[in-house]
Amino acid sequence: MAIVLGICMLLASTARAQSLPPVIGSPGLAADYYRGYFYDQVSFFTANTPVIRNRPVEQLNFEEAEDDNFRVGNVATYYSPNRPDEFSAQFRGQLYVTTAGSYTFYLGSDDAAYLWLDNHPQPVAFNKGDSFPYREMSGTCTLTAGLHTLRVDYGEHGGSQGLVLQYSGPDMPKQLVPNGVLYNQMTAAILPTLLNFEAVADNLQVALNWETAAEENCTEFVIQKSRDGKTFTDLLRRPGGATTVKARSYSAIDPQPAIGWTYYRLQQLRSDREPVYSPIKAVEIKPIELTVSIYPVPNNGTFYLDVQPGNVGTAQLRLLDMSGRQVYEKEISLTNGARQMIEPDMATGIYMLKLTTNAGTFSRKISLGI
Ligand SMILES: [Ca+2]
Ligand SMILES: [Ca+2]
Repeated sequence: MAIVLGICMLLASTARAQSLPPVIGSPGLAADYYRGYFYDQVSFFTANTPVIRNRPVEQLNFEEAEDDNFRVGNVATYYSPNRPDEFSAQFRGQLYVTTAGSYTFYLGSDDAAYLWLDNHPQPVAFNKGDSFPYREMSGTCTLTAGLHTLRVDYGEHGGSQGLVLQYSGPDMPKQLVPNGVLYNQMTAAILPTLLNFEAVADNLQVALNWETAAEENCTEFVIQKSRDGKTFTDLLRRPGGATTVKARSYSAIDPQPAIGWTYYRLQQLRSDREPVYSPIKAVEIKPIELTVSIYPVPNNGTFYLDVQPGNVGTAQLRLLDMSGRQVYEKEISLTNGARQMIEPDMATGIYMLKLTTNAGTFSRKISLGI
Protein backbone atom coordinates (compact mmCIF):
# COMPACT_ATOMS: atom_id res chain seq x y z
CA MET A 1 0.00 0.00 0.00
CA ALA A 2 2.86 2.32 0.92
CA ILE A 3 4.55 1.59 -2.43
CA VAL A 4 1.40 2.36 -4.40
CA LEU A 5 0.96 5.60 -2.48
CA GLY A 6 4.56 6.57 -3.24
CA ILE A 7 4.08 6.05 -6.97
CA CYS A 8 0.84 8.04 -6.93
CA MET A 9 2.55 10.96 -5.23
CA LEU A 10 5.35 10.89 -7.76
CA LEU A 11 2.87 10.93 -10.66
CA ALA A 12 0.92 13.76 -9.09
CA SER A 13 4.06 15.77 -8.56
CA THR A 14 5.21 15.16 -12.16
CA ALA A 15 1.81 16.20 -13.50
CA ARG A 16 1.93 19.38 -11.43
CA ALA A 17 5.42 20.22 -12.68
CA GLN A 18 4.34 19.73 -16.29
CA SER A 19 1.32 21.97 -15.87
CA LEU A 20 3.48 24.96 -14.92
CA PRO A 21 3.67 27.43 -17.80
CA PRO A 22 7.26 27.79 -19.03
CA VAL A 23 9.01 30.96 -17.92
CA ILE A 24 11.64 32.30 -20.28
CA GLY A 25 14.82 33.31 -18.48
CA SER A 26 15.43 37.05 -18.20
CA PRO A 27 19.11 38.03 -18.74
CA GLY A 28 21.31 39.55 -16.05
CA LEU A 29 21.13 39.64 -12.24
CA ALA A 30 18.88 41.28 -9.65
CA ALA A 31 20.53 43.67 -7.17
CA ASP A 32 19.54 44.93 -3.72
CA TYR A 33 21.44 47.95 -2.33
CA TYR A 34 21.77 48.67 1.40
CA ARG A 35 22.91 51.57 3.56
CA GLY A 36 26.05 50.84 5.59
CA TYR A 37 29.02 48.51 5.26
CA PHE A 38 28.47 44.77 5.83
CA TYR A 39 31.81 44.00 7.56
CA ASP A 40 31.97 40.51 5.97
CA GLN A 41 28.74 39.47 7.70
CA VAL A 42 26.31 37.47 5.53
CA SER A 43 23.63 38.11 8.17
CA PHE A 44 23.82 41.83 7.35
CA PHE A 45 21.68 41.22 4.25
CA THR A 46 18.85 39.54 6.16
CA ALA A 47 19.04 41.82 9.22
CA ASN A 48 18.72 45.01 7.14
CA THR A 49 16.17 46.26 4.62
CA PRO A 50 17.42 47.20 1.16
CA VAL A 51 16.85 50.75 -0.02
CA ILE A 52 16.95 49.71 -3.69
CA ARG A 53 15.34 46.36 -4.39
CA ASN A 54 15.56 44.04 -7.44
CA ARG A 55 17.38 46.46 -9.70
CA PRO A 56 18.32 44.70 -12.97
CA VAL A 57 22.09 44.51 -13.46
CA GLU A 58 23.37 43.14 -16.76
CA GLN A 59 26.67 41.80 -15.43
CA LEU A 60 29.13 42.48 -12.64
CA ASN A 61 31.43 44.95 -14.36
CA PHE A 62 31.76 47.91 -12.01
CA GLU A 63 35.31 48.99 -12.75
CA GLU A 64 37.15 50.60 -9.85
CA ALA A 65 36.28 54.29 -9.50
CA GLU A 66 35.82 57.09 -6.97
CA ASP A 67 32.52 58.41 -8.40
CA ASP A 68 29.10 56.73 -8.23
CA ASN A 69 29.89 53.84 -10.62
CA PHE A 70 27.25 51.67 -8.89
CA ARG A 71 24.56 54.39 -9.25
CA VAL A 72 23.59 54.04 -5.58
CA GLY A 73 22.82 57.73 -5.10
CA ASN A 74 21.65 58.51 -1.58
CA VAL A 75 22.00 54.89 -0.45
CA ALA A 76 25.67 55.77 0.18
CA THR A 77 27.20 58.18 2.67
CA TYR A 78 29.00 61.17 1.10
CA TYR A 79 31.94 62.67 3.00
CA SER A 80 32.79 64.66 -0.15
CA PRO A 81 30.71 65.33 -3.27
CA ASN A 82 30.31 62.43 -5.74
CA ARG A 83 32.37 60.08 -3.52
CA PRO A 84 29.96 57.39 -2.32
CA ASP A 85 31.09 55.34 0.70
CA GLU A 86 29.51 52.93 3.17
CA PHE A 87 27.04 50.91 1.15
CA SER A 88 26.54 47.20 0.53
CA ALA A 89 24.85 45.18 -2.18
CA GLN A 90 23.65 41.69 -2.92
CA PHE A 91 23.45 40.41 -6.51
CA ARG A 92 21.33 37.32 -7.18
CA GLY A 93 20.39 35.10 -10.06
CA GLN A 94 21.26 31.91 -11.86
CA LEU A 95 24.31 31.04 -13.90
CA TYR A 96 23.84 28.81 -16.93
CA VAL A 97 26.85 26.57 -17.53
CA THR A 98 27.00 25.44 -21.16
CA THR A 99 29.75 22.83 -20.74
CA ALA A 100 30.31 20.65 -17.66
CA GLY A 101 33.78 20.84 -16.14
CA SER A 102 36.17 22.86 -14.04
CA TYR A 103 35.53 26.60 -13.84
CA THR A 104 37.68 29.29 -12.25
CA PHE A 105 35.95 32.44 -11.01
CA TYR A 106 37.89 35.71 -10.66
CA LEU A 107 36.31 38.10 -8.21
CA GLY A 108 37.81 41.58 -8.34
CA SER A 109 36.63 43.99 -5.67
CA ASP A 110 37.14 47.02 -3.46
CA ASP A 111 36.14 46.45 -0.71
CA ALA A 112 34.98 42.98 0.35
CA ALA A 113 33.05 40.58 -1.90
CA TYR A 114 31.94 36.94 -1.70
CA LEU A 115 30.78 34.68 -4.55
CA TRP A 116 28.39 31.87 -3.60
CA LEU A 117 27.18 29.12 -5.94
CA ASP A 118 24.32 26.67 -5.33
CA ASN A 119 23.98 27.87 -1.71
CA HIS A 120 27.17 25.98 -0.83
CA PRO A 121 28.32 26.86 2.73
CA GLN A 122 31.75 27.96 1.44
CA PRO A 123 32.16 30.82 -1.05
CA VAL A 124 33.76 29.89 -4.39
CA ALA A 125 35.90 33.04 -4.28
CA PHE A 126 36.12 35.89 -1.80
CA ASN A 127 37.86 39.11 -0.90
CA LYS A 128 37.75 39.51 2.87
CA GLY A 129 38.23 42.75 4.78
CA ASP A 130 38.46 46.41 3.80
CA SER A 131 42.16 47.24 4.19
CA PHE A 132 43.29 46.45 0.62
CA PRO A 133 43.13 48.37 -2.67
CA TYR A 134 41.13 46.85 -5.56
CA ARG A 135 42.33 43.26 -6.01
CA GLU A 136 41.28 40.05 -7.75
CA MET A 137 40.90 36.73 -5.94
CA SER A 138 40.03 33.44 -7.64
CA GLY A 139 38.55 30.05 -6.83
CA THR A 140 37.92 26.90 -8.86
CA CYS A 141 35.02 24.48 -8.79
CA THR A 142 33.54 21.71 -10.89
CA LEU A 143 30.14 22.51 -12.34
CA THR A 144 27.56 20.42 -14.13
CA ALA A 145 26.00 21.78 -17.31
CA GLY A 146 22.81 23.68 -16.55
CA LEU A 147 21.56 26.27 -14.08
CA HIS A 148 23.32 27.12 -10.81
CA THR A 149 22.14 29.69 -8.30
CA LEU A 150 24.63 32.54 -7.95
CA ARG A 151 24.92 35.22 -5.28
CA VAL A 152 27.52 37.91 -4.74
CA ASP A 153 27.64 39.80 -1.44
CA TYR A 154 29.52 43.08 -1.69
CA GLY A 155 30.33 46.11 0.39
CA GLU A 156 32.12 49.44 -0.04
CA HIS A 157 33.56 50.98 3.11
CA GLY A 158 35.66 53.99 2.00
CA GLY A 159 37.85 55.32 -0.79
CA SER A 160 37.29 53.94 -4.29
CA GLN A 161 34.94 51.05 -5.05
CA GLY A 162 34.60 48.34 -7.70
CA LEU A 163 33.27 44.85 -8.40
CA VAL A 164 34.05 42.68 -11.45
CA LEU A 165 33.19 38.98 -11.92
CA GLN A 166 35.06 36.99 -14.57
CA TYR A 167 35.39 33.29 -15.25
CA SER A 168 37.22 30.77 -17.39
CA GLY A 169 36.11 27.25 -18.25
CA PRO A 170 36.98 24.04 -20.07
CA ASP A 171 36.24 25.55 -23.48
CA MET A 172 36.67 29.28 -22.95
CA PRO A 173 39.28 31.85 -22.00
CA LYS A 174 39.08 34.15 -18.98
CA GLN A 175 36.35 36.73 -19.56
CA LEU A 176 33.61 38.78 -17.96
CA VAL A 177 30.64 36.54 -17.06
CA PRO A 178 28.31 37.73 -19.87
CA ASN A 179 24.65 38.63 -19.44
CA GLY A 180 23.70 35.77 -21.80
CA VAL A 181 24.47 33.13 -19.14
CA LEU A 182 22.97 35.06 -16.21
CA TYR A 183 19.25 34.94 -15.37
CA ASN A 184 17.72 37.21 -12.76
CA GLN A 185 14.91 34.87 -11.67
CA MET A 186 15.73 32.73 -8.64
CA THR A 187 13.16 30.06 -9.47
CA ALA A 188 14.61 26.95 -11.08
CA ALA A 189 11.67 26.71 -13.51
CA ILE A 190 13.10 28.89 -16.25
CA LEU A 191 14.00 28.15 -19.83
CA PRO A 192 17.46 29.57 -20.62
CA THR A 193 17.77 31.20 -24.01
CA LEU A 194 21.30 30.14 -24.82
CA LEU A 195 21.97 26.42 -24.27
CA ASN A 196 25.37 26.49 -25.92
CA PHE A 197 27.57 28.36 -28.35
CA GLU A 198 30.40 26.43 -29.96
CA ALA A 199 33.17 27.56 -32.26
CA VAL A 200 35.28 24.69 -33.60
CA ALA A 201 38.15 24.69 -36.09
CA ASP A 202 37.41 22.55 -39.13
CA ASN A 203 40.57 22.54 -41.29
CA LEU A 204 40.89 26.16 -42.38
CA GLN A 205 37.33 27.14 -41.47
CA VAL A 206 35.51 27.63 -38.17
CA ALA A 207 32.16 25.92 -37.58
CA LEU A 208 29.85 28.01 -35.37
CA ASN A 209 26.84 26.34 -33.76
CA TRP A 210 24.37 27.46 -31.12
CA GLU A 211 21.12 26.26 -29.62
CA THR A 212 18.36 28.03 -27.75
CA ALA A 213 15.79 26.49 -25.39
CA ALA A 214 13.53 29.54 -25.68
CA GLU A 215 13.70 33.01 -27.20
CA GLU A 216 12.01 36.26 -26.23
CA ASN A 217 11.65 39.19 -28.63
CA CYS A 218 14.73 37.89 -30.42
CA THR A 219 15.08 39.64 -33.76
CA GLU A 220 18.52 38.52 -34.86
CA PHE A 221 21.71 36.72 -33.91
CA VAL A 222 25.01 38.29 -34.91
CA ILE A 223 28.27 36.33 -34.82
CA GLN A 224 31.09 38.67 -33.89
CA LYS A 225 34.80 37.95 -34.17
CA SER A 226 37.97 39.44 -32.75
CA ARG A 227 41.71 38.95 -33.01
CA ASP A 228 42.47 40.20 -29.49
CA GLY A 229 39.35 39.08 -27.58
CA LYS A 230 38.42 42.69 -26.85
CA THR A 231 37.45 44.53 -30.05
CA PHE A 232 34.77 42.64 -31.96
CA THR A 233 33.40 43.15 -35.48
CA ASP A 234 30.27 41.64 -37.04
CA LEU A 235 30.90 38.52 -39.13
CA LEU A 236 27.44 37.23 -40.09
CA ARG A 237 23.75 37.32 -39.12
CA ARG A 238 20.88 34.88 -38.66
CA PRO A 239 17.23 35.81 -38.03
CA GLY A 240 16.07 35.02 -34.48
CA GLY A 241 12.95 33.12 -33.47
CA ALA A 242 10.98 36.14 -32.09
CA THR A 243 9.30 34.71 -28.97
CA THR A 244 9.21 30.94 -28.77
CA VAL A 245 9.48 28.20 -26.17
CA LYS A 246 10.57 25.67 -28.76
CA ALA A 247 14.24 24.71 -28.92
CA ARG A 248 16.03 25.96 -32.02
CA SER A 249 19.49 25.27 -33.39
CA TYR A 250 21.61 27.42 -35.66
CA SER A 251 24.82 26.92 -37.58
CA ALA A 252 27.20 29.07 -39.56
CA ILE A 253 30.72 28.98 -40.97
CA ASP A 254 33.54 31.46 -40.85
CA PRO A 255 35.08 30.59 -44.23
CA GLN A 256 38.26 32.58 -43.80
CA PRO A 257 39.59 32.79 -40.26
CA ALA A 258 43.14 34.07 -39.98
CA ILE A 259 45.98 31.76 -38.98
CA GLY A 260 46.37 31.91 -35.20
CA TRP A 261 43.77 32.62 -32.52
CA THR A 262 40.37 34.13 -33.27
CA TYR A 263 37.73 34.96 -30.65
CA TYR A 264 34.01 34.55 -31.37
CA ARG A 265 30.91 35.60 -29.49
CA LEU A 266 27.20 35.52 -30.21
CA GLN A 267 25.24 38.74 -29.93
CA GLN A 268 21.48 38.30 -29.56
CA LEU A 269 19.53 41.38 -30.67
CA ARG A 270 16.15 41.90 -29.01
CA SER A 271 13.37 44.35 -29.75
CA ASP A 272 12.72 45.01 -26.03
CA ARG A 273 16.17 45.45 -24.50
CA GLU A 274 19.87 45.90 -25.00
CA PRO A 275 21.83 43.08 -26.73
CA VAL A 276 22.57 39.84 -24.90
CA TYR A 277 25.97 38.20 -25.26
CA SER A 278 27.21 34.62 -25.14
CA PRO A 279 30.49 33.58 -23.58
CA ILE A 280 33.50 34.23 -25.82
CA LYS A 281 35.02 31.16 -27.46
CA ALA A 282 38.61 31.06 -28.75
CA VAL A 283 39.64 29.02 -31.80
CA GLU A 284 43.15 28.39 -33.05
CA ILE A 285 43.74 27.84 -36.76
CA LYS A 286 47.07 26.15 -37.19
CA PRO A 287 49.10 26.81 -40.35
CA ILE A 288 49.09 23.87 -42.75
CA GLU A 289 52.18 22.72 -44.60
CA LEU A 290 51.10 22.12 -48.20
CA THR A 291 52.62 19.23 -50.12
CA VAL A 292 52.28 19.78 -53.87
CA SER A 293 53.15 17.14 -56.47
CA ILE A 294 53.51 18.25 -60.09
CA TYR A 295 53.73 15.57 -62.82
CA PRO A 296 54.58 14.19 -65.31
CA VAL A 297 58.14 15.37 -65.82
CA PRO A 298 58.84 15.88 -68.66
CA ASN A 299 55.40 16.86 -69.95
CA ASN A 300 53.84 18.02 -73.19
CA GLY A 301 52.59 21.33 -71.73
CA THR A 302 49.69 19.82 -69.82
CA PHE A 303 50.40 18.75 -66.25
CA TYR A 304 48.70 17.54 -63.08
CA LEU A 305 48.72 18.99 -59.59
CA ASP A 306 48.13 16.94 -56.49
CA VAL A 307 47.79 19.06 -53.32
CA GLN A 308 47.81 17.58 -49.81
CA PRO A 309 45.93 18.19 -47.59
CA GLY A 310 43.30 18.38 -50.29
CA ASN A 311 40.52 20.17 -48.43
CA VAL A 312 41.85 23.69 -48.01
CA GLY A 313 39.11 25.32 -50.07
CA THR A 314 39.76 27.24 -53.25
CA ALA A 315 43.25 28.12 -54.42
CA GLN A 316 44.64 30.58 -56.95
CA LEU A 317 47.08 29.05 -59.41
CA ARG A 318 49.37 31.46 -61.28
CA LEU A 319 52.22 30.98 -63.74
CA LEU A 320 54.91 33.65 -64.09
CA ASP A 321 57.47 33.72 -66.88
CA MET A 322 61.13 34.09 -66.02
CA SER A 323 60.88 37.90 -66.16
CA GLY A 324 58.28 37.70 -63.36
CA ARG A 325 55.31 38.58 -65.58
CA GLN A 326 52.07 36.72 -64.82
CA VAL A 327 51.07 34.76 -67.93
CA TYR A 328 48.34 32.44 -66.62
CA GLU A 329 45.83 32.39 -63.77
CA LYS A 330 43.22 29.85 -62.74
CA GLU A 331 41.05 29.36 -59.65
CA ILE A 332 40.99 25.72 -58.61
CA SER A 333 38.86 23.97 -56.04
CA LEU A 334 40.89 21.78 -53.71
CA THR A 335 38.43 19.35 -52.25
CA ASN A 336 39.37 15.98 -50.86
CA GLY A 337 42.69 15.70 -52.60
CA ALA A 338 41.21 15.61 -56.11
CA ARG A 339 44.03 15.96 -58.58
CA GLN A 340 43.81 18.87 -60.95
CA MET A 341 44.62 18.77 -64.67
CA ILE A 342 46.12 22.06 -65.79
CA GLU A 343 46.21 22.96 -69.50
CA PRO A 344 47.80 26.41 -69.60
CA ASP A 345 48.62 26.28 -73.37
CA MET A 346 51.91 28.11 -72.84
CA ALA A 347 55.03 28.26 -74.96
CA THR A 348 57.67 25.69 -74.11
CA GLY A 349 59.88 26.96 -71.31
CA ILE A 350 60.53 27.39 -67.59
CA TYR A 351 57.86 29.05 -65.44
CA MET A 352 57.35 29.89 -61.79
CA LEU A 353 54.20 28.22 -60.43
CA LYS A 354 52.53 29.92 -57.46
CA LEU A 355 49.63 28.38 -55.60
CA THR A 356 47.90 30.64 -53.04
CA THR A 357 45.52 29.16 -50.45
CA ASN A 358 44.14 30.15 -47.04
CA ALA A 359 47.07 28.20 -45.61
CA GLY A 360 49.71 30.20 -47.45
CA THR A 361 51.49 30.33 -50.80
CA PHE A 362 53.45 27.52 -52.45
CA SER A 363 56.03 28.32 -55.18
CA ARG A 364 58.05 26.07 -57.53
CA LYS A 365 59.82 26.32 -60.87
CA ILE A 366 58.30 24.03 -63.51
CA SER A 367 59.14 23.10 -67.09
CA LEU A 368 56.39 23.03 -69.71
CA GLY A 369 56.73 21.06 -72.96
CA ILE A 370 60.23 19.94 -72.00
CA1 LIG B 1 33.84 55.09 -2.04
CA1 LIG C 1 36.83 51.06 -0.92
